Amino acid sequence: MLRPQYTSTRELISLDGLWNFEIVKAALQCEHPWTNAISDKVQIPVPASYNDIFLDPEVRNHVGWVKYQRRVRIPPGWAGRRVYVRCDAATHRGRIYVNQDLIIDHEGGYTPFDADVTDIANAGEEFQLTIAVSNELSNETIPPGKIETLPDGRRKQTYLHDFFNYAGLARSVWLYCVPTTHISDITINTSVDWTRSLGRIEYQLDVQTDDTTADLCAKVSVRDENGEYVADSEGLKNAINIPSVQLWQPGAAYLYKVTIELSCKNNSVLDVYHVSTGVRTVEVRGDQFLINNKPFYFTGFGKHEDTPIRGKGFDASYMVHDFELMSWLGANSFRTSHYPYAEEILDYADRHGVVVIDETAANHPCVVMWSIANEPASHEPGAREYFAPLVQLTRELDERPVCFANFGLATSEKDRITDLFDVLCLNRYYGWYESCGDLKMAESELEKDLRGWHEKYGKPMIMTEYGADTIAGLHSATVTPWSEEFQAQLLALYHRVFDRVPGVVGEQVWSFSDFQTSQLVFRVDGNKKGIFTRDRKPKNAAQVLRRRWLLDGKGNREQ
Ligand code: BDP
Repeated sequence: MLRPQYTSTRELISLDGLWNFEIVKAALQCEHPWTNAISDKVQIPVPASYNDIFLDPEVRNHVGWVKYQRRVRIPPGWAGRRVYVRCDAATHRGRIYVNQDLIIDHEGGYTPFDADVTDIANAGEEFQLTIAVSNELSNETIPPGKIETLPDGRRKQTYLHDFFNYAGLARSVWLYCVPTTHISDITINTSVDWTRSLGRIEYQLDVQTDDTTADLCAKVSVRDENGEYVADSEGLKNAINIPSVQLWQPGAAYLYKVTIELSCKNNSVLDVYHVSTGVRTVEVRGDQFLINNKPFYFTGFGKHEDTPIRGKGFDASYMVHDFELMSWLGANSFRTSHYPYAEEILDYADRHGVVVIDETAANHPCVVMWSIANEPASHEPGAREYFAPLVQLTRELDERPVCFANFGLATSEKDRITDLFDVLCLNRYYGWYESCGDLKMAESELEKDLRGWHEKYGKPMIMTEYGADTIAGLHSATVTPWSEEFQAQLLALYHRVFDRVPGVVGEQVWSFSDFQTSQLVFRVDGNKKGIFTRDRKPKNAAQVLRRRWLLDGKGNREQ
């Protein structure tokens, strides 16, 4: 599934802005819910989570469906093309209706979906677009949750994950058109022939056409960052060699522009699509993680998509500012905990050479490894039977290394699945959830734990979560949990251990910034483990990281 694009054969219109909004009080009936237009008395911005926009707790804590609605006109010039409405995300389930018709029902709150409206709405005409969104979690959703009905009839949703269940249209909505015969998917794999400094881009195109007799061919050309021609190739599946290749490097991204032209054998161009891609290699060798054949040390964060007011709504200002803050600290990477992020964020990481441990499928050079789970019960019976086929499927789909984030109870003695993976990712809270405030104990427990893993597996290890809740502005000259000094001391302790134990190839602090969670007695307006506050002001610990990552160069020089 390709993202919409403006090219010589494709057009798109953003449907972002204010939409009419309604909370659905009754259970939603698909058959005939949209006979009425929704009043414009209540309007809501797209993209944004709806929860924190209004002051009404019934909106914030609503469980069930909401409706977004606006009118849309298809440009007259789009006649004869296929027309789609694309929703970049509807958390956690989305239904697109055109006038009264349900066109598509999509589950999964952080992945995009398209509704083909070609045969329902005519070019030049207007239609009523409604997107219904449900935030209900169950044992079958990711993440899971459960709903109970309280004695007074209210529905209440509870869940165990530690981030607020923000919902709504958190990413952009588009109207776009493509030619009837068009490129429907593109797979790109890159590799390097080191002896000849040759980059190689292998590609495969999928095509959708109504004309089964069409004799189709493709021309694929590659340009460098200056727009200069580099190489080209023909065919729906082929490979292109790039002499004297400029590699995509952490901290020094280099992107080639691949242009795909689909045509008929009589040479008329039917469709054009562009992909920016980088050439780089990723490999796990012994206890090292190699990018472009050189050992790489991850520095950075586990992050959330989370900002004040917008919740999980994509915001380009916050995105650029967050990358700016990471670079200020010398961070070279982050993990997209705990769901697929907006594509714009991966594009930005591609462009700026920031390395990503990604929790979903996406074809980006910045993604160097797939994380397929966060803190599963990998020590329980059945874990191996559950994960072995998932790891196998991941490997069939892509050749990048695979990991999962292990949690403390699944110790190196009890865990049942780690041998299936390439890299050990560990989330640890010594000094916080365990031995809280006792930094001496924390240091020895952490070291014992890491050495245990290293001796047993000898694989590269990344600490994908470590940290402590910290109230910005709370200071203490003694060792006091929740103070800014404590967070700084705790991070320094972890760093001493990382530097002593062999096989540690990375550190990602939990978390980049404070974030909202459901209201629990141990959460003071959310999780406070951020190195930055929720409005992105640094706590003291930022200086510990800046000194280590930026000034001492941990992770940003060859290790
Ligand atoms: C880890 C989870 C993360 C939490 C963190 C914490 O992976 O989502 O936010 O703990 O408690 O277990 O801060």
